Amino acid sequence: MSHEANALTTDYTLNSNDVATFDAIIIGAGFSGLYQLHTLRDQLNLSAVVFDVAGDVGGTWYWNRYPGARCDSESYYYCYSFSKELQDEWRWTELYPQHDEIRRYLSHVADRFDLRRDIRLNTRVESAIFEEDTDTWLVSTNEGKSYRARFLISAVGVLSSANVPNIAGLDKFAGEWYHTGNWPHHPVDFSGKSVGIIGTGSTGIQAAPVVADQAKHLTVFQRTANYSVPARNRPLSSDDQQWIQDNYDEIRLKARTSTNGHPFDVNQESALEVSDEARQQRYEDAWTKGGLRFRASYRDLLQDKSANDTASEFIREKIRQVVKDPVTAEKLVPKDHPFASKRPPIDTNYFETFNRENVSLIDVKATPIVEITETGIKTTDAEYPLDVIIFATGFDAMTGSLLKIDIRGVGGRTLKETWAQGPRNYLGIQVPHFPNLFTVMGPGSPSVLTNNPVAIEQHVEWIRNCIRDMNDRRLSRIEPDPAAADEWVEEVNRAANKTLLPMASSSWYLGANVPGKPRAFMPYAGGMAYYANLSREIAENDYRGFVTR
Ligand code: NA7
Repeated sequence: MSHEANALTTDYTLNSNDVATFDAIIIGAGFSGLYQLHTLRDQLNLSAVVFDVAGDVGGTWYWNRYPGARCDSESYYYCYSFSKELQDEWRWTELYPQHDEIRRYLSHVADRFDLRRDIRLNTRVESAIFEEDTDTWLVSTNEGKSYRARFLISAVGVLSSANVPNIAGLDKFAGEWYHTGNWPHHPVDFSGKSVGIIGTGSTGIQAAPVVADQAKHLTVFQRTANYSVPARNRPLSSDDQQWIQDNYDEIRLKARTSTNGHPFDVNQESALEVSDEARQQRYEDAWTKGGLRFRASYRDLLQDKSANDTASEFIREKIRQVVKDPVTAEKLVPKDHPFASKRPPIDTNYFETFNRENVSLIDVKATPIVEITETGIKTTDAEYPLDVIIFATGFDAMTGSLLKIDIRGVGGRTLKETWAQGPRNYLGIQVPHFPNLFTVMGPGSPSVLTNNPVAIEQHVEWIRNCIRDMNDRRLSRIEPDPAAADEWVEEVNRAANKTLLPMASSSWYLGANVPGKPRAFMPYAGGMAYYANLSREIAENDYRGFVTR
């Protein structure tokens, strides 16, 4: 920390009487916001409030309740590790938790730590303006109220701003339509209906088999064929529960010290240094076991294109074996990007779904969607009558929700303008000229490349420690040195370029899925454990690269 000046900050007073004042304002009541509130209020004894536009806690999981919605990380480590008591008392019922079970868990956390009394639901933060005379943020909500705080913490989530593509005619569609990331709370009945799903990312791949089970007919509109590995979801037995409890310390340690927050052992061999038979057998075993750990089959799957080709080709062959109609199978076989260069989905009977009589696949790269009519979707080739359209078209990821808020830093500059060419920040956690603003899971941090709770806990605890250190040192202001931020952006690009991730040119990691969004590789691919150590070392070295006063 370079000390430009020392100021007494903990007992500052405010002139205005009608602005409620807190030490910290947190935006978002999901995994990040709930834990951040607990750390600041219950560990540092600060005053903090959480705002969330949703009607309950849950963050991303409040909104994502589409058919088939479940987490792709395994339940027993897609959860907090900070409280042993919480860990001991909670039992997950399935290997991959369904959306409602995750909501129940977060609701339990909110109750257990008595968080609700400091959470304002149904409240949208509309603007946040940094005022230099007091080094505080003035935050305004849709209720027309203003609040002031020294610290502003964005816990808005990385996949929380639904992306509905701008397809002509949607306003004329007479049927029902939904975006998966904004799913209604009432049950949606597909029985007897013709349903169309646009999108074959993780979401479309989860939803399609469930919708096909109920609908009269399902048409999947696919722009990019995707790799997917079977999840092999199952209920957790009492033996599983025992194993989890007996091994929790090791599971947590492994998750924290791994590349992406999953407690997997990555096979340290190269895919290219083993025999064809051994490689085939390893992929078969991983396929049978299922889940994202398929990626851990060899150490170089994400670094070396030739190594990756072996895994990509294995999955392509699996698709051809599963899907009976060879024409449909070939459409489903991904050819334009390496396996896992886009976020790899895992599924339950996705490819099998295309063997059903009531399911058809339309390749909208070959025959693009032209418009939505009153009665369905029209491509360059045909018109498909539909009662329901499901947009599984993803998110304005990583920056979308943050940039919807009018955030103004020093000199009135907006975050939107500041990031017009792509996000620039330091460690993904602070932006130059936006003092005392912290972004949990911000672009430039490992975030979406990880099992999220691991990345969230690391960020939340780093922010807590930083605020504690500032209070101890009686500092009022922290922000990155612009040079440190520039260097970090270079490091983010360097780390990405050491992997195959940039090869998926339409990936949301690059912002490529949202028209007009600047192309910049957003998550930090240098590895969770490396990033956590670096962040700790920077803090211990007087917050190297940050400027304080
Ligand atoms: P994704 O992964 O962004 O997938 C969105 C899908 O929607 C993808 O197949 C897109 O095709 C497709 N898409 C987007 N816009 C259109 C239009 N206009 N026309 C046709 N198809 C379109 O979002 P998900 O919700 O599936 O997953 C997001 C993350 O949530 C996931 O990675 C996990 O981390 C959890 P494209 O590939 O761009 O050609």
